Amino acid sequence: MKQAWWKESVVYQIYPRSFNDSNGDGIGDILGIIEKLDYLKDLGINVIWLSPVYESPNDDNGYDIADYQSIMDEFGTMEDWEHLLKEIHNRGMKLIMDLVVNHSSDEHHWFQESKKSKDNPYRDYYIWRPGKDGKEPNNWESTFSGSAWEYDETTDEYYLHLFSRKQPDLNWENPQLRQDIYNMMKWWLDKGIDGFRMDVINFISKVPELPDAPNPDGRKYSNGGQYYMDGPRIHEFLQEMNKEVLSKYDVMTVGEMPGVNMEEAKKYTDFTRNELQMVFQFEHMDLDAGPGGKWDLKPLKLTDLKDSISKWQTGLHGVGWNSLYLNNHDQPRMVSRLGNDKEYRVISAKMLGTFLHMLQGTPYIYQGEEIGMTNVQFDSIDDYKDIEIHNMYKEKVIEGNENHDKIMKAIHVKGRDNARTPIQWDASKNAGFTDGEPWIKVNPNYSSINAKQAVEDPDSIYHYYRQLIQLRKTHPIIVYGDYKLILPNHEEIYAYLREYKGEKLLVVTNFSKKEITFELPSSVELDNAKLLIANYDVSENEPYRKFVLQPYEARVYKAE
Ligand code: TEU
Ligand code: CA
Repeated sequence: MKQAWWKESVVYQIYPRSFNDSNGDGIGDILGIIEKLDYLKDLGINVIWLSPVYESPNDDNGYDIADYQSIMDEFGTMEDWEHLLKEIHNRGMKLIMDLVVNHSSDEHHWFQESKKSKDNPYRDYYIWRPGKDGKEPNNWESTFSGSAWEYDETTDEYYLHLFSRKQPDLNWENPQLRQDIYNMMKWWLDKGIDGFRMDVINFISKVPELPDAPNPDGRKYSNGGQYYMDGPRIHEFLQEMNKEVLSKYDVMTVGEMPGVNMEEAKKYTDFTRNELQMVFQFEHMDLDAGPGGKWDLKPLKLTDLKDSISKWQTGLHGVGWNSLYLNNHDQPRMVSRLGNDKEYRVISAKMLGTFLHMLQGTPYIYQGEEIGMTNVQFDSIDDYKDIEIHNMYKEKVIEGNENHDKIMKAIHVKGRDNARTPIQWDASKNAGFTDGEPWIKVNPNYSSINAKQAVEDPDSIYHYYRQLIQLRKTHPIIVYGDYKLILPNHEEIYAYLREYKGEKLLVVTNFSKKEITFELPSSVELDNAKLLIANYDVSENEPYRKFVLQPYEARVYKAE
């Protein structure tokens, strides 16, 4: 398999608003990030993915961009950003930027022009349609509740917005729009950035007729995903982008792709097709949702997780490349969702880290994951800031007839703000995140869970993550080896083998709080294996073919 720096890297995601505030206005900023670069360097990560820092009215915390080529005032200046890039490179790390080009902000000058008249040169930069029988052009639902269409009086037409009404979808059918985006990308790449994470990039090609979505439940609006996910011209657009922009630079690309399936992911990441290098797929993030969608809570079955992860591990092997993640700024905290944040927070966070970092692909660490930050439970809906949460609450509780407590419970478990509380740097007021009032409340558990404690404690999750990252750098099998699931039907133990150039790795993880005996199937050959890492004390001489796993225990053995 061809080697590449982005296959051997570990990425750390920064959500700037919540990372570190340098000037006391309660909002994380670029200078705040610079203050913490040594902390990240010590962790050992190679690449920083920076969530959007561009000018934005912040309807969706920067994912609604008003100017792709300037920095949001709250975050600093372009000089601050140039300084950040330099300081990252000085430390031997790389920077990838968020590219949000499925939609812009309605405050972008393209949209301001576009809405003026039907013959404005920017009209076709967005997706406008006349109403149908006095209603929206079709029945598509927005990800953030309600119709995906907004009526605009000036020209008596509707524009499409798959997300908030302040995030109008760009019209990729328009070649001029595409050129403008490619030029913008080149402008950033020429500044020396090392790649892009591309927001919902598999949504940019829509079926031109924009047909109604099937609506068997008779709801007012319905999911039109089949008409815009992996749409008719998506591969053409990405190949064009690759040819005109990406191929000219040695950069890393990862496409965020809700709803992407394996067959499409192969096409997106196939080394010979020149589109992207990896995708963020969502299958494993949807396993704890019922038929009602994200807010319909359902316990996760470990065998479902195994089926999904195994499918992606083997499916892309030798064809494309996986990205590995268990949380990000849109998802609940991994340790609260898949581990046990009450009785076994540290142990279970280490287990999940082991499970993920020993897989094939490029691992992504979301800020705060490395210190085991947890979900938060605010009592009042007013303490939440996320547009998705507020729109959903309004639709279901205020305008609908859902029960307040039930919906609050769902927000506590699934809400995106779980990931967006300020990073807990130390035990001082506001967790050391700001000297002012934080834009969103700090998780009250910061006095015990914080980075200062973690750095000082050699047994912390932070130091365990340092080891995991180092192992990937010293053992090519972790990056390049193939993957084989063992004990496929076990509901508590997730165990797998990796193999590369005569070497073998055995990864055994207990996803439960039970003590359970692990036994390697007799068909598996594994001689002279040595312990590589574990989250409990394990004696070197303990047999590895059969042993008792403690709650949330993780062990990795290697045989050469
Ligand atoms: O997210 C795309 C997306 O569809 C989901 O991750 C979505 O936020 C989640 O399922 C809602 O439950 C990307 C960004 O990561 C997200 O922060 C933005 O809000 C969204 O696009 C729009 O730009
Ligand atoms: Ca600030």
